[in-house]
Amino acid sequence: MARMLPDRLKEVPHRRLNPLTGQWVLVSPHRLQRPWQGRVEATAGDRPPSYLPDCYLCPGNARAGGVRNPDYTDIFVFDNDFPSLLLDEAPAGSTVDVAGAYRARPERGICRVVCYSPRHDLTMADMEPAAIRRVVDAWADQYRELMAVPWVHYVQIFENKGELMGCSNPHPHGQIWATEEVPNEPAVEDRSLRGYGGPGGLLEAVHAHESEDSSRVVCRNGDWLCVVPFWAAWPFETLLIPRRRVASLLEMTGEERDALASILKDLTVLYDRLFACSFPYTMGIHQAPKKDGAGEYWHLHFHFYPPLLRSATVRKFMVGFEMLGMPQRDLTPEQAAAMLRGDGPGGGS
Ligand code: H2U
Ligand code: ZN
Repeated sequence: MARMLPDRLKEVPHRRLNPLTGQWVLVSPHRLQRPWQGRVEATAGDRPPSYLPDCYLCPGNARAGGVRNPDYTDIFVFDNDFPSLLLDEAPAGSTVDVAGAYRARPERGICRVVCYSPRHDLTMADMEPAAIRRVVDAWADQYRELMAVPWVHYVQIFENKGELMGCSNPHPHGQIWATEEVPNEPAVEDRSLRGYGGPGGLLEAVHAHESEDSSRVVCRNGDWLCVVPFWAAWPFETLLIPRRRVASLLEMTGEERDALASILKDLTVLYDRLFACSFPYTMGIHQAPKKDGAGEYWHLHFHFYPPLLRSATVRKFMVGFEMLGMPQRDLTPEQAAAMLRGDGPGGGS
């Protein structure tokens, strides 16, 4: 611990590098010596019913596009009725390049919605690990199927949870966008993972250091580690890393998938406990794109990006210096991890 984070850095402003993106984050620990400055306020907390007649994701209901959902009893995947990307190949001459300053090119893709459960009232934190395991299997099947489409080069699986994150419907669901080109974030990570110069891979090094110095560990099991990364930009951002380097869910053993389901449950329960609310977030899986050699250096991982800062209603805004300069945080990643673990006031300092 002392080796990685000298005591001085716990008090003075400093920058930390995100080795996955190459971006620096500003940390200002002197502004917040104690993590618990906020109140814990429970939100309205009205539990939705287990079935809602006008929910477009509940079994047997009509969706906005008019199609009726089957009476599904487990996981249900369908093509998004309002997809952001279309299947059709663009007509010739759709590429723009003017003066190197105005560039555009067509993009196609496949957008799907994944309902985790027929129950309208559940979140991952309420689901049994065995049920989450079936979601993991559905993600793996979708990744396999969509990566088999010849023109698809990347599959992004994600979930927006909570109104704060723009999710309009509490029915537990996520989305999948398969794209012709690799999007910005995984493209930058791809370069970082490929270019890492250490023995072994970048996330293998991170896994080893974080397991040894447990100050940023939120929860763990034999196959998975969940940390507030050293370079976290969002207050309670977390990173889930499998111990064994696998490029995608397809390479994971049954036990590793079970362990993934169980750590997803553990993490979402801890999130909900922090501010006594159904914790909002955007989460997603970064897996290998379709690229020569990617299987040799890719290390699958999950990012959770929650917007909350001090309570169920006080969020972090990435504005001002953050938009024009760089992301900044007061609460250190070590303090955030201690709060998520439930260590209490002053923990993790
Ligand atoms: P969120 O994950 O952000 O809540 O989005 C839900 C998706 O569900 C959204 O992309 C789709 C929307 O287009 N949807 C349908 O495909 N059919 C519907 O009947 C309503 C919503
Ligand atoms: Zn529903």
